[in-house]
Amino acid sequence: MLFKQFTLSLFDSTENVFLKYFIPFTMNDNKILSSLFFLLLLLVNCNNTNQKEKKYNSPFASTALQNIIPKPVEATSTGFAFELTKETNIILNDSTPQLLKLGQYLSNTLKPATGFPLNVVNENKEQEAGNIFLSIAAIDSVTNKEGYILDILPDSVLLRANTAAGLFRGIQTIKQLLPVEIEADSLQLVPWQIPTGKVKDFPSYEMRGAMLDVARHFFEVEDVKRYIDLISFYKMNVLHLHLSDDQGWRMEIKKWPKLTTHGGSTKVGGGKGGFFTQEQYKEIVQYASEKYITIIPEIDMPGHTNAALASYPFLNCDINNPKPKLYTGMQVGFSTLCTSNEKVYAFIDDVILELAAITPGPYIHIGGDESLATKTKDYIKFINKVQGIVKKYGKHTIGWDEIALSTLQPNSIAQHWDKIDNPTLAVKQGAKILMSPAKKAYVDMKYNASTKIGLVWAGYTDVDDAYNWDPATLIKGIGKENIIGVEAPLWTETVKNIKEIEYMAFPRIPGYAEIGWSPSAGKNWNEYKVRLGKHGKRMKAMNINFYKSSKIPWQ
Ligand code: TNX
Repeated sequence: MLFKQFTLSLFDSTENVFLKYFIPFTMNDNKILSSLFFLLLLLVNCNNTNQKEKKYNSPFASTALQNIIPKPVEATSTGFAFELTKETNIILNDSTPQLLKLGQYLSNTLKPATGFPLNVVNENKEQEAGNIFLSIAAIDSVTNKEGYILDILPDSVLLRANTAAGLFRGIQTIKQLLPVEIEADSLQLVPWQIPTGKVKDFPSYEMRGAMLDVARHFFEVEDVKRYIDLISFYKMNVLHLHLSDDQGWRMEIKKWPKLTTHGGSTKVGGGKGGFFTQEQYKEIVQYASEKYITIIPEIDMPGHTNAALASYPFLNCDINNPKPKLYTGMQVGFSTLCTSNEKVYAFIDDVILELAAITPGPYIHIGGDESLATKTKDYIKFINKVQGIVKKYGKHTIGWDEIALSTLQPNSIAQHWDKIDNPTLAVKQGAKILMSPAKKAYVDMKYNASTKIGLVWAGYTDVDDAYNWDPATLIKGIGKENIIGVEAPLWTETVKNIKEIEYMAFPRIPGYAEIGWSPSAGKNWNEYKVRLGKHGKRMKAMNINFYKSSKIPWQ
């Protein structure tokens, strides 16, 4: 028992959270600890717990901790294995509902393939070997709210985080360290070994996200949930939903029902569209929150509004087109809300009121891109007024980078996609930038000339182009301190179903996740492509319809 305590202490001599929460005995004297190092070695060699020491016997043994995507801040292998068995329990350091939920989530995630009961228990007394410990408590050496520390010892796994979100991110790491068979939804007969070592990890950027355009083509709740599952596995924390555009309005607004009954009735190319009821939207928000993902809803305005104009013609003041028809083409820049009409602002107030009420996250995205049919002075006035409405409902504004032409409210965020002047203007106003440069981060761009779906206006974006850029050096004068994060938008003019979503997003998404999470200093395409190549089997096991780029040495 004593030896075991020392073993555990050695893995974290600066903190004693494990000891504090799981073991009655505590010991702070580092000198004594280090003098006990040889005893530890002895212990490792003649282990007398009920779990036998195992050499990690997977072909990737010594490198498994080096293969995680996104790459952790620090990961050190120690060459042995912890083995999950039917005896393994998941032990919590307290009984807060969120920790219980995470324990249950881990258990449920590992159950189908292992067939083990993986009971979730909350006990402070000494435990037998072979268990996984989860703890939410302040960690001194990792202050980031999504950070975590994972210690994998031959006889136990200890995952600690400052917050529930951090613990969730760490659980994704545990999953990646298990054999790929863990992704199966039926019983697999393999040794469930996790390589021993230590991971200390936290994200570089606060926001790491993906955007899904549900306006050009509509995607059902199940598809959105699937996308949430996939991006959350790579520690992303934001899903931005592009909910309205010329071709469709996809969000139920109770006060203005025709927006969806009429404005949501079709899609690019014609045919049946669709929309989310507020109940369905809430279901998405709830599902996302369980994966510690914030939903950012976007209502694009004053341009990209044909579906709204067709539903309520008073929103329009184009005398040449007083009653706009539904639009199923792909061109942009022809529609605008009537910025001089006060009734338009009352309408927007209603929309933001209803949307803010069912959006727990702090942001409302107001679009603001490509308003080519709006005069610049009207555009500026419009964006200023709409930021005020967003603020009135307790939210912060995000808009495409053109919103920098207006006077940005404190906390407004400009999402960079095209010209560099706009983000530069935004930074001059003290705003933060969300980086989505079309030439690098648009996952609707084709990989190359033979890609069947996708667009090309920003250039081909193969997996290396998608990975090989650094948000903090992309635009002169805009450094890491000005950047809130990275987002990969998927516009869906040409994307019709979840399999096509997966094909465009993967394997680029893991790369964007890494750009957002991992320190840029360690980034290197030649190293990453090998890691991604090893990860192919896992994406296959996850049933992801990914593009098998010839630039990756798939294993
Ligand atoms: C530009 S990016 C758009 C979208 C299109 C996309 C296609 C941006 C803010 N606007 O309306 O769907 O290009 O790649």
